[in-house]
Amino acid sequence: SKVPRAISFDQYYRYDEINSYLEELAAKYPNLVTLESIGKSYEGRDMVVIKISSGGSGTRPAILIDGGIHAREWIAPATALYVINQLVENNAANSALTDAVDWYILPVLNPDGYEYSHTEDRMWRKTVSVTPISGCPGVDGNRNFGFHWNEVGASDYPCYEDYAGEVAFFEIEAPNLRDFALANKEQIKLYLTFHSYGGYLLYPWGYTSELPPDWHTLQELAADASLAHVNAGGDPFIIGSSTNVLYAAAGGSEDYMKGVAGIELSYTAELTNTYYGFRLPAELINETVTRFFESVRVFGSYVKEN
Ligand code: ING
Ligand code: ZN
Repeated sequence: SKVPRAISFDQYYRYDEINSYLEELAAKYPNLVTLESIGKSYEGRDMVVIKISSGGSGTRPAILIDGGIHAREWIAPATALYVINQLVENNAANSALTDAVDWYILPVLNPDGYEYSHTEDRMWRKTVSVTPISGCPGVDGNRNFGFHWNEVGASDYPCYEDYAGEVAFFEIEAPNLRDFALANKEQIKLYLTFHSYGGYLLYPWGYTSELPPDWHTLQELAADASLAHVNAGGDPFIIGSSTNVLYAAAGGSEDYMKGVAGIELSYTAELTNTYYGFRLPAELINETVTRFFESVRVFGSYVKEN
């Protein structure tokens, strides 16, 4: 389907609408935008990464952002889409973010689950693949990455929400993202994965309560990003390692990107406070995404200057 009018941030878009928008951008801004499918989902949907680059060589530092690994966290794809919108369609105002940094943004990492959460079950979290237990489809994509896989905070039982999968990288969406990140790991300096909810900026590790040696850098940068969010009218984020401020969970993309891909700055953003939970009303998308864009600006400036 097509997006018949200018995109807006007072509604949640479906997978096809999001891809139509990306295609429209690629056609309209060929000097800034390129699209790449990093593979297909279990049900055969393209996982589309938009590259936003104002030129230069492949050696520019880059930021990798994804959203929607968890189906019901609709504000995550919406926020990724807003970042895309601002970097591309409002580039005149935001050129400082693209003049020395490239952006790779995958707004819908789990497209099958995202669609399922629109058509069948608003509270669906996982993928939709067949598992060894009939009647219990789906793997938790954020428990399926191959770094300390299934050691803690994940389940072996397919009927559970945090099912880790049969083996690491069993779910095609996870190796698709892994392969893309590994292919561009020299360039990617910062990774941001969007989730909801709770208002956290989390950094590694999820698999252990020990902190990475550079945790102070991770903490300080997140504090700056949180301050920008507050200055835009948002709540402060709770900042810390996933295990220490939220809960322990292994097999997440955030841990993998730092632990294996070597992307030192790796964060999970838990967007929005707890009041509405996963069902953030569409009327609140706009203020949510505009405020968080101020945090994204901080991450972008840091990568540019370091
Ligand atoms: N939260 C994340 C989850 O996957 C998380 C939190 C991320 C924990 C990374 C540990 C490591 O459970 C949501 N909302 O999904
Ligand atoms: Zn999530």
